[in-house]
Parts: sequence; C-alpha cells; structure tokens
Amino acid sequence: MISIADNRGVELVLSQDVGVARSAGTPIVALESTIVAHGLPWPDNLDIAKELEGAVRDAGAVPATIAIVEGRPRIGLDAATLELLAQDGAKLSKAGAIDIAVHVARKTSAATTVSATSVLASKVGIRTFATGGIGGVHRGDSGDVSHDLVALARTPIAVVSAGAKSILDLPRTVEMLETLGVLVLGFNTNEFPAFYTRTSGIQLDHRADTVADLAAIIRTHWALGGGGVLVANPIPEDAELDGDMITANIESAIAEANARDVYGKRLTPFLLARLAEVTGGASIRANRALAVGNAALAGQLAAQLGNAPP
Ligand code: PSU
Ligand code: MN
Repeated sequence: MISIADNRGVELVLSQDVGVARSAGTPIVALESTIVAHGLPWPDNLDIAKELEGAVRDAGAVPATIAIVEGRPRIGLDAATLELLAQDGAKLSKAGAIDIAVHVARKTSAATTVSATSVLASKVGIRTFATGGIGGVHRGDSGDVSHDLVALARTPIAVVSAGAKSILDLPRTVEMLETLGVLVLGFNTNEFPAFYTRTSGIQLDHRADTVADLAAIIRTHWALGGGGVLVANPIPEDAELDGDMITANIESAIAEANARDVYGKRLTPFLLARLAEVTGGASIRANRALAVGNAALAGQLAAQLGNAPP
C-alpha cells in the first residue's frame, strides 16, 4: 500500500496496483463499495465486485474500488479487504461525501456511495468511474434527493451509469441533473435508461455513439471548467427485465417501505433487497449485467481520458 497526503493533509491510501498505475500513467477506473456492501446480497456481491474489476482490466485499465477502512480512505482494495466488505456489508456504515470527515476523524469504516467515491477518486486524479445506477430524486414528496447529484455537479469525473435506479422519480432526477449542471450523455441511446430497462420515455439532449466522441465532449467540458459528466449506458438488451413486471414490483416495494417507515440511507438498500426477493433474483442478475457493461465502457473511456497528472 502507498500512503499519500492530499494538498490539505488528509491521508489517502492507494493499493499497490493503483499506485503503480498512477505513476506510470495507466488509466484508472474508480468503483464504489456501497453497491457491494449494501446494494447486493452476499455472496453474489463478492463475485460481482470481482467481475467489475475484471471488466475494467479487460479494457486495459486498472480498477480502484474505494472504501474507508478504519478512518483511511482506500483507493483500490486488496482481495481480503474486498471480501470483508462484501461479507460484513450489512453491518458497515454507508458513507456519502458528507460523511467522509466523520469516519476519517473517528477512524471508523464505511462503504462509499457514488458521491463519496467520486470525491475521493477525484482527489487522486481519477477521471472515470463505473457504477450500476446513481442515486437521484426519490418518488413522492419526502424531499429525499441523493447527495450523488450535488457531488457530481461539483466533481470533475465521468460516471458511467445505467441511468438511475427506476425506484426513483426519473423525470425529476433528469431535471435536477440539468439544474445542477451535470452534463448527461446517452451512449448509443436517445433516452435516459431506467436501470433494469433500456428506456424510460425521457428524451436526452445529447447522444454519443462512440467512445472517442464521448471522450472528446468530456475533455472539452472540463477544459471549459465543467464538473461531473453522467454517461448513461443502457443495460445490455439480453439482460433487460420486463418493464411492467419491474414497475409493479417497485411500486409494491415502495408501498412496503412507506408502511414500515423506512427512509433516508436505509431506503435504497431496502428497496433493492425487496426487489431481489420478489423477482426471485432476476433484479440481481440484471444489476450484475448492467454494472459489468458499465465497468467495460468505463475502462475504454478511461483509456482515452487518462488520469489527471499526479
Ligand atoms: N447502484 C446500484 N446499487 C446501489 C447503489 C447504486 O446498482 O446500491 C448505491 C450507490 O452507492 C448510490 C447510492 O450512490 O445507492 C445512493 O444512495 P442514496 O439514495 O441513499 O443517496
Ligand atoms: Mn437520500
């Protein structure tokens, strides 16, 4: 492990692989740990975490799964730490960008969401990040809007995502991305993908059909001082779920969350677990396929964007 301090003195720990890649200029792709700890059940979560890292490697980039371990932000995890995170996931805290300081100061551990992962990745010069689906505006009028959106707006990183989880209010999520100034690029699609399905009926302003076109736009966006970019990559066709089936199950899962008064950080993991149960694991298979697709695309994109200079 290689320990570095950022310019304000917060210690960040790079895995050997990531440290070498950073010095050599090999492209690095960040991966989040909340999807492993809280988004998917053991032991599938460990298999999927490894598969995501493999998909990044196959594309010629180096994966950096990010988490906070005993107060130290870790950029790239060794096999034993990844396994622990997957196995003890349910007991672990879920940290958004807002929560990082609490864990660092108190030397506690947490899985990192899209917001926390983006912020930490960006601190070490990583420009590309693959996830399943970002957080967004929750349905109903609870006022629950994931910090992922605000953090993305502020952080110059390209996040490859299968749209946003369809448990959310997708039209409001897309509007909020625009309000905050997050550039959304559909990859081979005109529509914002709905995680388990390729389409949502929501038209996007911009579409790119090649990785080179994506990279050219993203580089220009950053040259103009822009922040986060969301690359919306639909689930592969052969893994897509039936829209009516998943919509009905999502609605019943949300009704159950409301009846049991589940809200805040616990809401997303609760809904994902409920969906896995009622679909007999189909939602997990879909989640896996889309996340692996995103990791592969992020690997190719990182090869063109490179890392920020160390
Ligand atoms: N994508 C998935 N599964 C997940 C998540 C994303 O396929 O579990 C996680 C991400 O870490 C995302 C978080 O940042 O859910 C959003 O949580 P919240 O809605 O509480 O902000
Ligand atoms: Mn929330």
